[in-house]
Amino acid sequence: METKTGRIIQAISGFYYCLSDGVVYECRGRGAFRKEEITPLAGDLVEFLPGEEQKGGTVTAVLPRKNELVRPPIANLDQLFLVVSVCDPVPNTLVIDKLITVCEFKRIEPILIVTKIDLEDPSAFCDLYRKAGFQVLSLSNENPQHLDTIRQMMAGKISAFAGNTGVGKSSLLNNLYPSLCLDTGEISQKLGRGRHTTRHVTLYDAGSGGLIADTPGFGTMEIGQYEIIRKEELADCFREFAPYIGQCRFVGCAHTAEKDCAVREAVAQGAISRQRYESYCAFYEQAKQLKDWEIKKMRKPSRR
Ligand SMILES: Nc1nc2c(ncn2[C@@H]2O[C@H](COP(=O)(O)OP(=O)(O)O)[C@@H](O)[C@H]2O)c(=O)[nH]1
Ligand SMILES: [Mg+2]
Ligand SMILES: [Zn+2]
Repeated sequence: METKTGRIIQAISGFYYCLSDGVVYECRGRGAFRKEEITPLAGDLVEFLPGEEQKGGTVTAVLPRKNELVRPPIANLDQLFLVVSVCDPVPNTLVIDKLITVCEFKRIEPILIVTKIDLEDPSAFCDLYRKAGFQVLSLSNENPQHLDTIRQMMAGKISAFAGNTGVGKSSLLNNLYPSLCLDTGEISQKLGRGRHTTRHVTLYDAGSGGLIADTPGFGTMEIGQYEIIRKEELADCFREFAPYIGQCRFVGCAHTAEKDCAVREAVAQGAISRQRYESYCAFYEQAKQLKDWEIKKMRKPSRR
């Protein structure tokens, strides 16, 4: 039997469903994975030996990952559409910035989608994030625009949607993919609390080679709690700081209270928004409290 290359679209109870050339093969992991502490994840690109009639196959190798998240358990996520409503509920920039920071750290491109623009003018909010260097789309789910743009952005990539309850994720996903009945994990989450204990990710066909993740965990902004960023790594997770990093008077400047800090000067001059800078300072304070052993414990070496 010939080895195939495929993408795991679902990993559940020791079964891996591998998509290859439009066909899904049910596989189990190679016996040695357990000893080698390799846990294949949804999103993994793998080599596998297919069994008969697309069943009873074996995953033989997990190819190198671009990134991985613990919660939700997913590998190789390319982009995260961060859905935020301009009102009802109002956006919480600290929560948004936290998620963006994790995305930057994991090399996941965050894209903001601002909903409910039929209820309130979103320009101030959109400008804040556009100025920081992010792509921002705004729409009303009552009369949605940009649906083709969003679909095109998903071509050939693995994408997920995140956002708090009530912001309009389900409405948007139904507008985008009426036949998929996606709910970014809310259904799986309910199941997770009830009959099943395993919370798993499923990747669906988003057209043009794109995959969309139905992800328990993103709805509640859970990932911020599981991804640890050291204080020294934080400034690199604020992309609008980049032109100023290295121009401060002190080497290893924390950009919080130092003299002749290029980042602080940029804030004073309005080149960096105060709101984003305040998020940085808040996360820096949190990161300062972390002990080294805590970081090591949270950051297990990549299992591949
Ligand atoms: N006016 C308005 N209401 C919206 C919009 N998007 C969603 N809603 C409403 O907001 C509520 C929550 O939407 P839903 O899609 O369930 O949000 P989810 O919790 O993120 O999945 C529902 O009553 C929707 O009809 C929008 O763009 N404009
Ligand atoms: Mg929903
Ligand atoms: Zn500085």
